[in-house]
Parts: sequence; structure tokens; C-alpha cells
Amino acid sequence: MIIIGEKINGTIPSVKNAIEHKDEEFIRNLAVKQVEAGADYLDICASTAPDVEIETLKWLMDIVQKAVETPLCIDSPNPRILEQVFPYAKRPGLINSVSEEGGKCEIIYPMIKGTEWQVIALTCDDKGIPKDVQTRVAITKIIVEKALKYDIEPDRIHIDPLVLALSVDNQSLLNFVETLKAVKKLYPSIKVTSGLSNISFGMPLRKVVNQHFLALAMYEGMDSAIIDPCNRDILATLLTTKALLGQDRLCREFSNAYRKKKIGPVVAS
Ligand code: THG
Repeated sequence: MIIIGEKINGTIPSVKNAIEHKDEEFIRNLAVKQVEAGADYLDICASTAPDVEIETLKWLMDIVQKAVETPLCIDSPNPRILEQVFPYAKRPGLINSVSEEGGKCEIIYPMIKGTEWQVIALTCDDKGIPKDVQTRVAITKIIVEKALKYDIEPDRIHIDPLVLALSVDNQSLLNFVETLKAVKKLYPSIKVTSGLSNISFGMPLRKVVNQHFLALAMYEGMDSAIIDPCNRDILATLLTTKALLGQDRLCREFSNAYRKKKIGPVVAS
């Protein structure tokens, strides 16, 4: 499982505040903590007004890259902004994201052609977020076929099927799984990713719903996820599921995490 740490995101009030007050220490701490918890990539999202998004992203990227060597997952809805800040990344990471909206692929693909950069691709287009599996798969095909024209192989693409809230669409997890299976059948090396927060929107016990979504999606072969690795419960679900799925040899990672009580005891004894 590839962990994309979600915590450096201006939509989180404490991060917004740190951005406004230029609190470098706060951002540095978020980077270090997530890497210590096992993040493979660090999502960096400014979520500011468009006129200051570039300078904010550069500021965040600079702090993070000075503190840790973990590659970045640069997160902006605007491909022109991604293009502007791309040169400031010190090592290949993830672009978050392209989709079939507004010519995003045509801006991002030439930029990452011939590099080791990977990309998250949302299965939406100018008509919005599809509810059905068929349209998600059809959009994936377009996105992958375009990528191949730039020699970007499916193994560099993380498809994000944009999970709908379970409270709105009862089949949301099942559709996610069906989409995952269908795109992997078409492109066996492609990766499938998801954020965890959408599934539980509008429900009580959101964290519990998110954790179970994570476990079930991992069982079905989800390759990466945008999560808070510092959240003890989420990390416990992730490490337990990895062990149960035979992805943690001799349960070493699990034992190291809990026997030494690095993360804190999950079972009181
Ligand atoms: N897909 C893609 N990119 C994405 C998302 C996605 N980027 C943004 C978002 N969704 C994922 N990032 C976040 C960041 C923070 C939170 C949720 C999603 C959040 N954090 C709370 C906090 O830190 O206070 C709680 C975290 C917790 O403890 O679980 O709500 O879907 N491609």
C-alpha cells in the first residue's frame, strides 16, 4: 500500500492558519510526523485564493523538501498552477491530478513525459462526476490512451474513481470495487487510489466508516490511498489489513509498530 499523507492541506483550518501566519515550524512538523508514520508521498495542497496559490505552494514545497526526502504529491485543481510549481520539486513525485476536464491531460502529460513522475487521474469530465461504473471506465480509457501517446505507461497512473458518499449512493463502495476490477482488467499494471473522507460524508461515526472502507478497498486491491497516517485508528486499520492480506512478512511491520509502542497501544495489556 502506497500511503499519500493528506495533512498539508489548506482546507484544514490549522494548516490554513499556519499558511496565513507563515508558520514554517507547523508545516515542517506535519511533514516529519507523516513521514515517521510511514507516508510514501506527501500531498501538498494550498487551497488558497488563485492569486496566491503559486507562491503558497512554492513556500510549502520548500519547507517540506528541506525537512524530508519523501516525494511530493502536488495537489491543485488547476493544471496551469501545477505547471508553474513543477520545476520547484526536487525529485519525481505525484501530480494530483488530471481528469477529462478542461484539457488537463494536454497540459500535464507533456510536462511529465520522459520523467519518473506519476499522476493521479480522476474519472470525471466536463459533465461532472459519473455515478456509474461504465462511464468511469470509459473516462479511464480516454485518459490512459492519451497518456500512451506521451509514453506514459499505465503503471504511472493512479486512477481515482471519486467515491461518492454512501449516504447518497448506497452502491458507492460496490461501484468503486467494480470500477477497480474493470480498469485493472483493461490495464493490469494501472494503480487505483482513493481519498477516505468522501465515503462517510453525512454519516455519524465517519472515522469508523472510513476505516472499514480502507480495509475493504485494500482487500480488493486498491494500490494507494490519501490518508492521515498520523491518525492512530486509520494506521491501525492499514497495518492490520496489510498483515491479514499477507503483505507484511512475519507481521514485522505490525509488531514493530505496536510491540515497541511507537504509535501507542491499540490493545490494552
Ligand atoms: N482524491 C484526490 N485528491 C484529494 C482527495 C481525493 N485531495 C484532497 C482530499 N481528497 C484528500 N485530503 C484530505 C485532507 C484532509 C482531510 C481530508 C482529506 C481531513 N483531515 C482532518 C484533519 O486533519 O483535521 C481529519 C483527518 C483524520 O484524522 O482522519 O478532513 O479524494 N486525488
